[in-house]
Amino acid sequence: MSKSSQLFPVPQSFGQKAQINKASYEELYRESVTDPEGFWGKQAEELLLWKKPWSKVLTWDFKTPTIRWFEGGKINLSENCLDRHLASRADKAAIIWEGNEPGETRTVTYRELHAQVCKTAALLRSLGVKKGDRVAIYLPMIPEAAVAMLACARIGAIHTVVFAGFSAEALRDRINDCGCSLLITANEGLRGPKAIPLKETCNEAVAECPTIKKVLVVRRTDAATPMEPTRDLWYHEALAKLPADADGRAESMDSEDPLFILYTSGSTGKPKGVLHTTAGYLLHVTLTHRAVFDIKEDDVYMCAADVGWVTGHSYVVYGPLSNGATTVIFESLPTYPDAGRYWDVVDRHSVTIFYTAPTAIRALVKEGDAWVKKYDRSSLRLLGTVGEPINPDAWLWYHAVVGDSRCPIVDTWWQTETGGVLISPLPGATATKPGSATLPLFGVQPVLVDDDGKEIVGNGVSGRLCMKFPWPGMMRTVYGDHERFRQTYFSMYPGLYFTGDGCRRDEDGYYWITGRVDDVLNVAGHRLGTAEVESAIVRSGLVAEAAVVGIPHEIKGQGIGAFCVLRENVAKDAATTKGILHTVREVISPIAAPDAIWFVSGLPKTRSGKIMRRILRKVGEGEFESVGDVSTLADPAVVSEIVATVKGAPLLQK
Ligand code: 7RM
Repeated sequence: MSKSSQLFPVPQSFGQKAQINKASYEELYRESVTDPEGFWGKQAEELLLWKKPWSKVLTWDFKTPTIRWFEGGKINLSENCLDRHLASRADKAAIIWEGNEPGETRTVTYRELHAQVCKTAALLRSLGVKKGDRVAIYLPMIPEAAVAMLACARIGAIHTVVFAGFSAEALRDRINDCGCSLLITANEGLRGPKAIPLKETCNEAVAECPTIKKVLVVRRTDAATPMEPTRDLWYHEALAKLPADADGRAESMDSEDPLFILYTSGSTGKPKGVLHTTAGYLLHVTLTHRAVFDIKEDDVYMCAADVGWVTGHSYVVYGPLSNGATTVIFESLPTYPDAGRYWDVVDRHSVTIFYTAPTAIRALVKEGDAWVKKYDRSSLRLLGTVGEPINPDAWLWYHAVVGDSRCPIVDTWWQTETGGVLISPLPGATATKPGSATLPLFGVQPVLVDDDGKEIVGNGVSGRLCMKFPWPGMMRTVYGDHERFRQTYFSMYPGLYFTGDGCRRDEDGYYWITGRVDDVLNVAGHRLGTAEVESAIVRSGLVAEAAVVGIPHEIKGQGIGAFCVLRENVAKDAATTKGILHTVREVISPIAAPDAIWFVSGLPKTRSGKIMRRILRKVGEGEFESVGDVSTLADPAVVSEIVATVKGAPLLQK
């Protein structure tokens, strides 16, 4: 039997105590697709606190596209995450914060978090932020990040969290795209051995952001901080000055009022502002967090993702807090101060559920089992992964070494666009196979289509993964560009939502995501568009034209290979490579820096001028002999030069 078809049944002890078993999953799933409105109406009633009930569960049309859930309903997300828990969980830890240095921790109870969010909401109001206004959040992984998000949700402001590893330009572009009036940041961030000058980056960005009126600064460190007195305020000082009766009320929001915008890379152009709305998103993350992680009252749940990504939104902050769970916010790195850090955190905080990305697991596999075994992991009962396909070897290591062969693994497939998990095992219901995200969750109706958009039925088939029915957490539009929303997701296969992923459905009906089929890269779980990286490379002034492809990378899963045609009189040397890397880091982020830069004199193009990426991908993967048909190229000779260049040049760094 091949490794990847090995079946891991639900451990008996886990299954007996789980909230959902195989029979109840099958029954609930059937109900959710035969009567979606009945199913979701019931879930919305049971799982959420409403200010006013909805009049219509769902209105949808994938042509226009129009998606509305729970119309007529009134709700506030922060009340669902905080106020409703005060009666029974006021002294329960809402957040356990583990700071950059081991043992630097803080616990925030539901009572304290509620009070802090109310005060911050009042502060935002006093700064003139109103319902519908956009607020940018550029913070490290500190409790204040969750507080800022919840405070926005409380007053109906739309937050856009920007990953604190992004550059000033990237931050500026996001702020300007959605016209934020307020920016919330920290003076500095700490990531492992490095201090990140967040406020300096903000100063640089905001200099070109005409809509920003105020910058609110959390004091994370004692470092000297460049403040602009008319524009900038220290968060702690502003809170202290707030009158005792300041208005921290929860705004009554329509179900479809926007909650947040999160920028994500696509195959073309600039990152898109993915817009999520209030009630449907909240219901989706509440239900999926509860079901996928089998959440129980005394769980200590840890998702290692950053709040700058959608996983941080849905499964560090909103899902866990809506369920009244204890969520660990982890500021540091998996390898700081050493490769045992995750397990040290698990040990000291008695973490029961641990959720991370395959890239982190692969990096730790390399460091050896001793780092894991050094710590007590007996508290763990469930493990999860997200962000990219997990290779069976990494899965098996995670299962055997981290989970002592005792903990089920949930491999959760979803996207920024989907808001929450769509395909995943339920740990008490689904036997798992290493590398497969297994089965659709409630209400999720996946279909595979061929290149012509024809549905491929039956099992043991492969195609492109689409969805034929809406789910509550799906994005509603691209901020400010509804046509781009339609074009990107609904035009390729009319009547279907196209995910951008390729997928196999095996003999048992299990789904195996094979990766992106568009020009989107997944580098260490981070999404990057090839076009975005290419234009950053050209910005260096050294390169006339660039083409970027994904290349195999041991740890990151996918690395970036850049084919560059240099401008006249630019030398093919180390200084040029350095210049290109520097520019990409500045324009996007170090995440986007190529792992290989190949200088070539021309790119393989069709006669109509289209770059044949298929060829570059093959060469980048080291498949020099099977580049395929080159007869349609304007100049087939470029291929041999490209092959020779790649053969002769190793990766820049491992
Ligand atoms: C949550 C997140 C989305 C893309 C998606 C896939 C890939 C995510 C898995 C996965 C295989 C998984 N949002 N992806 N999870 N591939 N198995 N469990 O990652 O918007 O940043 O990325 O990530 O290609 O389309 S995201």
